[in-house]
Amino acid sequence: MPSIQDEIQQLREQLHTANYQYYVCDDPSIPDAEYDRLFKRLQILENQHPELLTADSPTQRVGAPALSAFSSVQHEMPMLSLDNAFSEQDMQDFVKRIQERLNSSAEIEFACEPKLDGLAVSLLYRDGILVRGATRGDGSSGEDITLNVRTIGSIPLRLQGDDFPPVLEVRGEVYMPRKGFEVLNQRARDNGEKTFVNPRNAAAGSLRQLDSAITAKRPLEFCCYSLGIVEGREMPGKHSDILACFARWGFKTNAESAVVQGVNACLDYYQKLGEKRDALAYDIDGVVFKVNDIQLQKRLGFISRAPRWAIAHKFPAQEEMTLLEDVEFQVGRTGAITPVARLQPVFVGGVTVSNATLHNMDEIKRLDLKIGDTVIIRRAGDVIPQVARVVLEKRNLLCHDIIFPAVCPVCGSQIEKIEGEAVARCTGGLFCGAQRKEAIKHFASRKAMDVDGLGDKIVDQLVDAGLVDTLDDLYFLELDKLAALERMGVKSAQNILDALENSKNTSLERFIYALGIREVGVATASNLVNHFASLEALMGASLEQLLEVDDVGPVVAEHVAHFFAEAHNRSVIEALLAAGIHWPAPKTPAEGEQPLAGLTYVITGTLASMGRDQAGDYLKGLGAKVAGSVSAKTSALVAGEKAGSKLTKAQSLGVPVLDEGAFLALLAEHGITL
Ligand code: D41
Repeated sequence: MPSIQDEIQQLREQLHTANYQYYVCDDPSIPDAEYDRLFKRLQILENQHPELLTADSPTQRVGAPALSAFSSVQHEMPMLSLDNAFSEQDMQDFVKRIQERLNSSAEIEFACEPKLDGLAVSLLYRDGILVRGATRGDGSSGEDITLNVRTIGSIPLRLQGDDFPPVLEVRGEVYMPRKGFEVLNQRARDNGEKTFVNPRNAAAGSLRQLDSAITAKRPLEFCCYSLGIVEGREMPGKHSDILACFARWGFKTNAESAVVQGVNACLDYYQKLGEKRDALAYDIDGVVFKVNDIQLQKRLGFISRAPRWAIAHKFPAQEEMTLLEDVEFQVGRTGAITPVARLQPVFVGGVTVSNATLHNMDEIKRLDLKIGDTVIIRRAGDVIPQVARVVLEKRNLLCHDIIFPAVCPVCGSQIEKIEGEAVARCTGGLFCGAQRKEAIKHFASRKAMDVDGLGDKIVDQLVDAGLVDTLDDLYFLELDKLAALERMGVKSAQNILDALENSKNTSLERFIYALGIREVGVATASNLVNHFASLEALMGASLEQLLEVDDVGPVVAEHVAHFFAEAHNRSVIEALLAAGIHWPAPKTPAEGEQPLAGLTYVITGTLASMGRDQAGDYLKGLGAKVAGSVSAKTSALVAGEKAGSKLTKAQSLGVPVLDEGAFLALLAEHGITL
């Protein structure tokens, strides 16, 4: 039986290691539940034996009682600031100044690292234990945020190994990764609370909490980038080697850092990191270049609080101010109505931005946005520019409210907004020009009407050429007009017309799915048919009746009801039926009506009279199973033109093969004639 001390000691070791694996290495070593169990056990033991509690215990990461104010911390060694370079020329000048000062024309070795957009923080360790955390403040004195930094998972409460100096100050950046920022803001939005403008502000607001229990709940990280005071042990003579020591002692260092020779390699690094910027998990605003040799750093020294041996080469700003000139409403391919900000063009994050999405009306309300407002545009990792906030001080009497349209700006259909959903949608579905191409592509797709050869590109061409406006136009296409389309020709055109003709012979399930009603997939279409049996019954169904259908909830029911309530959609359906689309009359499936039950078919090659999916539907309707590959258990292979390996396999296994004629005969035998 181990002593309480030993058990506590062991639990702390396990938790420290798990913490390091999770937060620093991004590679969890034990399941969360196991971590929680160890953590609880340690908490219990520490509660029973308060005399054994230490500040570096993993239990201290959850936060401590709130402070009434931060006390001030004097930085023994000032925390310097960084000079900026905004151009290639600035970088050339920087390196030239260094060479002149060193009286040498030799290439200089630089350590390069991303410039994280967070807050500079100092961490002090005595005998490997974290004893103090402080903000940079003005560089000579900052605030004591020890309780807050203890809650940050990637900050070691005690150092690993045994070769660290007895006194060690590590400096670095506390920042909030983008993902965590999004989650935090989404939660704030859901609770109707104020959101943070950007990850940097969120990091600052989280770190400067008098109540460290709040900090503990925020997704902060720490990445180290320089050495402060050190006593009792020599540190390496190169910056890059110092960072390597930090990593060994349990700190997170930046995975993108590199060592290069000379200014051109620095510019290369800047360029490459710039290309990678949007893909990083965190915001950066530039690259920091540091002379790697500490001796040279010492010889270069600093002027007015900035070292001569380091510089921040900035990327183009990701936030700029501009004017909101107007708000327009766009209708997306799915009918979603999206407000779009029309802006006075502004250069942000390396591109000129004149539009920004406003997402939906809730977002406009949240931003308290008016036309004529001065706004901050932010272009972060996701590339799509956002309106981050309104500069209220600049609002004047000419600014006016944004009014949401009453009907679809493209087709004039009603707009639906479903309770609990932020988006408003046009109900014009099949009729709305904005949704036309998508509606037709969906209609022709394999699981819908299965019009072979009518792919996305051809649909685009048909709509752009004005040959197809609404779905029913498909069935009135003329050979010469179709053949005249670019890269088409008479043969392909005829194939498409044949496929269209074939598609008229369908099932009610497919037809309903093909209409592209929101949230009505293959399974829902099938449930609707099982319940209502006929199109007329479905079209006349009330919300209450729709809710009785299997797996149909209030949202789907509303989508279906709105779709059929829209007169435009009803007339398109009428026109489709008039064009000759039909399906077998509903059968009430009785026992014994499954003559092919127990048999398994495989379908391969091209059938002239129908698609493979449709052939499968017929077989399934007769009770057969349809499989994807041939085996000894296959009852028969239906082989169309250009059948390949499946045919060879069936022949070698002695599986019967039906050509199209034989297949049609089989269907006819069971009462199915095309
Ligand atoms: O990533 C950063 N934000 C960063 C900041 C970095 N990678 N290196 C830095 N190096 C320094 C010196 C060269 C002075 C040690 C810095 C900063 N300073 C810094 N952060 C805030 C002010 C200065």
